[in-house]
Amino acid sequence: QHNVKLLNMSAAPTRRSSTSKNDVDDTMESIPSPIKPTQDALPLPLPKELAKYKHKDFEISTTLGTGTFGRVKLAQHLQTGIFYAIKIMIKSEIIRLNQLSHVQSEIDVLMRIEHPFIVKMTGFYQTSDNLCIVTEYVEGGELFSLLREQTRFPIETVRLYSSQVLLAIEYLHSMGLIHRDVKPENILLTRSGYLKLVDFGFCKLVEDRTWTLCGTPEYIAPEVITGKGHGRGVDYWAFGILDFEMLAGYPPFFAKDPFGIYDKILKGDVTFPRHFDAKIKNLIENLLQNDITRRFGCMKNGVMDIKMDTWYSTINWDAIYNLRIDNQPYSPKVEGEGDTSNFDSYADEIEDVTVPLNDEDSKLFQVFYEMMKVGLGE
Ligand code: ISQ
Repeated sequence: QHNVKLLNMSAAPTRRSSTSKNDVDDTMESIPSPIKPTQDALPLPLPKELAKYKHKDFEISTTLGTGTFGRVKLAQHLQTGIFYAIKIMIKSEIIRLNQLSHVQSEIDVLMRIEHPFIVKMTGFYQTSDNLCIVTEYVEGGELFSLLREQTRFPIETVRLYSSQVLLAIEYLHSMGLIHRDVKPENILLTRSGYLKLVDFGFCKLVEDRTWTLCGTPEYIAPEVITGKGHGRGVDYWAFGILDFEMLAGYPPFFAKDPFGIYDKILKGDVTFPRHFDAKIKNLIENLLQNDITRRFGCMKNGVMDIKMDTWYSTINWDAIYNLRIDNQPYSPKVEGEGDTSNFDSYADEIEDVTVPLNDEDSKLFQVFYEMMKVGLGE
């Protein structure tokens, strides 16, 4: 009894932060000319018109989430009264943590994607200290919070939620992009109970394979840990972890520190709770397949091996895509525009430390003015 309790406590982790190490393949920071387009410049069309925002266009309020180099805050656009979520990143932290290329690729990606299950960016702007990404405000809170609150989801809920995440992953892959950080913390619920994937800080154009160790320990694929390079398969691995965690209430590989977790991932033994049905067990085993040549999603039929799996036989993919789910498993309580009650509250902290940038570092951010011109069609 005691053991089981301990096990479950360590098994359902608190909100997990993402890491990025050895960014040897992301070398924007060493590019001398500030206006050079990103090395990952996406060969994709620009389907969206962006808005031209200034910091003073918004009244900024509650913190909705925190990240490595800044926070996401609720903001009301003063002219229109519309609420947005603004990711306010600290320029000096971006430089200190060598994350300029990741931020650039996040914006580059968000400028080019549009999908019902992916958060929509409406624009971005900068001040002398901050770089800010403006997205639609998704009011229902993190899937992570809902999952911890409900402990685990019923099987039909998991089927519906996972199908939406799968469509988002399929779309990104069709654009040649891998997300690399799929997890419940990065999935939000809309007012009407649909899901939206957020946080494209690690999203990457797939050339062939990339080697950066990034993501979140519990969700990292074995080929990333062993440094053998990784492609879209990492998202299908994470998708398998997500399915397991939504059904079990805790991730399949857990330990008190990342090394313990990596060790278990590499061993690859998954213990399924007894309540898992045979079909989902089978699908998860095919997703949490160490050998990427045999992992579902990575073989010659691609994502179809997953979409056509018997576990999804009752899913009408077209209806999901077109937001025609008649009885949502959960509808967040949202009281009016700008309600933040579905998000955890963050202690109103000491203000973030910003260090003034030197001229050279300042120039590195000119690239975002150039990107904005592209977004405005100038
Ligand atoms: C709310 N709406 C949109 C995006 C978000 C990103 C992080 C936290 C909360 C959010």
